[in-house]
Amino acid sequence: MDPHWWQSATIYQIYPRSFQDSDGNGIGDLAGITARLDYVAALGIDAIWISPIYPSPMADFGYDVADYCDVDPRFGTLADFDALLARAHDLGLRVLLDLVPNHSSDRHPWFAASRSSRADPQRSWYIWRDPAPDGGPPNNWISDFGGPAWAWDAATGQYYAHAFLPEQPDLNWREPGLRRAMYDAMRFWFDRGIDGFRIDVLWHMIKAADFPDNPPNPDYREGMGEMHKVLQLHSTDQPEVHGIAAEMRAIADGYAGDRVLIGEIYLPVPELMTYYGSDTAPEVHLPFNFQLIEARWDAATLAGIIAAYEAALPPGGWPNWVLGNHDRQRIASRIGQRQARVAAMLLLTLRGTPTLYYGDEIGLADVAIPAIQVQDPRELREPGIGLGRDPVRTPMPWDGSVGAGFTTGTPWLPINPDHAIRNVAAQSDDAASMLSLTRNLLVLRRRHAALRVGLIREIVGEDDVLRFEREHGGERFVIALNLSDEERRFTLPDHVELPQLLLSTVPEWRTGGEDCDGRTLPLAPNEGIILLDG
Ligand code: TEU
Repeated sequence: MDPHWWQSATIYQIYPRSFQDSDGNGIGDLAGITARLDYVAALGIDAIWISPIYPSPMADFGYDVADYCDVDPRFGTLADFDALLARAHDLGLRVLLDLVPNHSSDRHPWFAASRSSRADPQRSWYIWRDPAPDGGPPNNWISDFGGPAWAWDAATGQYYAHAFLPEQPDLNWREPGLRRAMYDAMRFWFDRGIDGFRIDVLWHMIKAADFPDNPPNPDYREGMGEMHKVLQLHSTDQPEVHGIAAEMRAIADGYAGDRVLIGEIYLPVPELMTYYGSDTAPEVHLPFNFQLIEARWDAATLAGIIAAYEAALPPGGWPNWVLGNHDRQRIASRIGQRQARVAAMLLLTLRGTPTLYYGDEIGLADVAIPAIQVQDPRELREPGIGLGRDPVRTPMPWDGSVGAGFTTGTPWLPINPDHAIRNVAAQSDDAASMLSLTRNLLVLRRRHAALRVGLIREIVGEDDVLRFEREHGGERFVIALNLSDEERRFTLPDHVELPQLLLSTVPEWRTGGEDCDGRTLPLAPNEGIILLDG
C-alpha cells in the first residue's frame, strides 16, 4: 500500500509572530507567511504547522484562545487564512493548525458565562471546585508555569483549575456540551480545507474525577521549575483522555483527503505509545516524539533511544521525530553549530515523520533576552532559571538588513545579532551552509523511498559514532554520525558492499585521500555521512 502523505512528509513548524511581518508592526502575520511559502516549498517541506492564530489576549501568545473559529486581527483575517491555504495547496504544501482544547482564554465568552454564576448552564464547561476546609485551593496541583493550578473567583466563591496561566482556565472535558463545541471548531477548520491539527497538551485534557493530591516528586531540586515539585499523576494522562483522542480521530477520519492529527504529549515512551490508540479505536496519527529534544547527545544514548522507540511502536504505529519547537532550547544552542548539522542529518534520515522548527534550517541560535524585554509569562513567573521561551521565538532572519527582512518596524523580540551573517539570503548562495545541507538532505529524502519509508536496522552507538541503516526495495543506506569533535573511525558491517558517499556534513574535509583501511572508514570531527550501498 502507498504510504499516507503524512508518513513521507517533512513538517515545518511556523511560529506566526516571528516568521514574516507584512504590515510593519513588528509582529509576523498570515500575509507574511503566505509571502514566504515559496521559500518553504523550495526547501523541500511537505507540510507546515502554524502555532495558534486565533483571536487571543496573547497572555500566552495565542495558546489562550478567545474564539476557536476566527483569526486574531494581529495575524489577519479569515480571508487571509483562506489565501494562505490556497497558496500552500497550489505549492503542494499541506497546512496544519494548532488546536488548543485543554484550556481557553479567560476572555472566551464560554468562560465569561461560566464564571457569571454557579447556576449558569456553562458553569460546568470549566473545572470549578470548592475551597479546601482551610479556604485554600482544593488540592496541591501546581501549574506548569509555577504557582498553584487553582485561581480563586471571589464572586462565585469557588476555585477554577488552570494547568497553565490563570488567564488559561482548563476546560471540563467531562461535559458533553463542551466536547460538542470543540468538535464543531475542528469541523470549522476542516471544512475550510486544512489538512490536520497539532493538538496542544493532549495528555493534560482530563483530570482524575475526584481531584486527589498529586504525590511529591522525590527527584525535585531547586531550579527545575516549581511544577516538578509534584508528579502529575492525577492531573494528566488519565484513562479517559483516550476516549477524547479517539473522538477527535473519528472527526478527522470523517473527512476525505487523509487529514492528520498530531498530539503534543510529553510522556515516557510506554505511555506515549498508548496515544496511537488501537485498530478499533485509533487516536492520533503521530504522538509527538520529543526524545531528541531531551536526550543526552552521545552515540550510545541516542542508539538506545532510537532502538527502544522503534521496538515500542504498536503494530501500524508510524514513528516521528522532533528536534526543536517554540518551547525548548534551540538545537544549535544546545549542541553547537557543528553538531547541529549532524542533528539535521539524523532528523532527516531516521525512520518516521520529521518536524523541523523554523530557523533551525539555518542554525538559528537562542537569543539572550534582556530582562526588560522579556515577554514570555513562563519567564516572568519563575525568572532567572532558564525556563523562558522568548530566546527560541525570535524573528526569522531572512537577510542582513536592519529588520532582517522580517519587519520594517520594531520587531516584537530582538533579532539574533548574528543575523548580518546568519540569514536565509546569505546561506542560499552558499553550498556549504546549513541551509544548503538541509535542502540536500530533503532532496535525498524525496528521491529515495528507503530514506522516507524504508526499514531502519543495525542501530549502533559506539566510540562516539552513531550509525544505522535504512533499506527499501533493494536500496540500502548507511548513515554514520560522529558525535565528537575529534576524528573517529567506524567499521562497515560485512553485508555492506562498496558504498558510495552521497552527502557529508563536512564536505571540505573529504579530499578523496582519507586513510581508509579496508572496511574501516574515517569520519572528520563532527561529521555525519550518508552512504549508498553498492
Ligand atoms: O506546551 C506544553 C509544555 O511544553 C509544557 O506543558 C511542558 O510539558 C512543561 O513545560 C514541562 O516539560 C504547550 C505549548 O506548546 C506551549 O507553548 C503553551 O504555553 C502550553 O502548551 C499551554 O498551552
